[in-house]
Amino acid sequence: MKIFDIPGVMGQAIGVRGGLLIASMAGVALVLASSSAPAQTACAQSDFNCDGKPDILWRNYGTFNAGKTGVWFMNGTTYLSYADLPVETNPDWQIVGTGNFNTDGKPDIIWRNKATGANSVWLMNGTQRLSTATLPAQSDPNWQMVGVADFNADAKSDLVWRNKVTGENSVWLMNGTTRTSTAELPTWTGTAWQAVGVGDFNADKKPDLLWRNSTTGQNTIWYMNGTTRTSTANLPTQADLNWEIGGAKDLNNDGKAEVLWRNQTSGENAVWNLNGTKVSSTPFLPPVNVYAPVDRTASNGLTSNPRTDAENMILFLDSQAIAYGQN
Ligand SMILES: [Ca+2]
Ligand SMILES: [Ca+2]
Ligand SMILES: [Ca+2]
Ligand SMILES: [Ca+2]
Repeated sequence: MKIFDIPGVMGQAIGVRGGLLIASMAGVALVLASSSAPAQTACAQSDFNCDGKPDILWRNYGTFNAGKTGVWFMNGTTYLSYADLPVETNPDWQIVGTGNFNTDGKPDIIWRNKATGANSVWLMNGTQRLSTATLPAQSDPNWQMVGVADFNADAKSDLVWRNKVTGENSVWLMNGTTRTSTAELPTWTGTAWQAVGVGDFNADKKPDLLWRNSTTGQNTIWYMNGTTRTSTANLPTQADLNWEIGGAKDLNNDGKAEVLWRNQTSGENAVWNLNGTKVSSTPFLPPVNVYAPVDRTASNGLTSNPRTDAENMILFLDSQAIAYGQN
């Protein structure tokens, strides 16, 4: 495995250690296309500072700084800065993703309470929470809300669900916080398959579904036309199950989603840039290490990095799959 380092945030060095990576680029930093500002009239789905660049949400489901929630402002795969979001200390409330649930064009944050089945949305103005709105409940905890995207091209965010027992999948088509209808997706039985992200992988402006098999490490895309599955394609297998998919997001604004990875053991975070279903490069994001609740310097061998605000956060927010895996 090739080893290379790039400057990280807070003076950290970021090394390729984990064996995620089907890496092919000698340099890790991406050359970002700067001329293609997003066409949205408002901010993109996860662009919290509305600079045209998608950002990454975090939530700490651990016990140290419990409930801390925040956002990484990004320039492609380069970390720029961090901002806190309001704290929600109840770990049963899990973030599913971001979308636009009112008419201001700014990303809002969707939550599901895995204990009660309640669902809600934080209506946001950037990192400021304006209000909280209730979404319809789904009291069956076997139904996992797995993603947020606009599946019927009405510019309103919809919600993707998977039943982890029956393998049923569906989409709630939404008008803001009102559910207008439910569309069935194909069923995929087998509890090992987790829906881990929603993003447009083929640049047809239609959201697709990303799956990871939590036993075999296989990864698969369902290409969708609205709520109709048109085809499927396999991505490379990542057999190291320490690597979990944190979501799908078009970080570099080329119209195609990248795959966000987090290694729950090492704290490393990385991105698969895809060329079709091939991994073209694997830039690393700053690591976010998992520290022991009391004595973080004693945990899991990752003691050398200085603490940053974000380092106590352990999970990507862009997919609930990791959170489910924790529970
Ligand atoms: Ca941004
Ligand atoms: Ca919609
Ligand atoms: Ca697509
Ligand atoms: Ca992209």
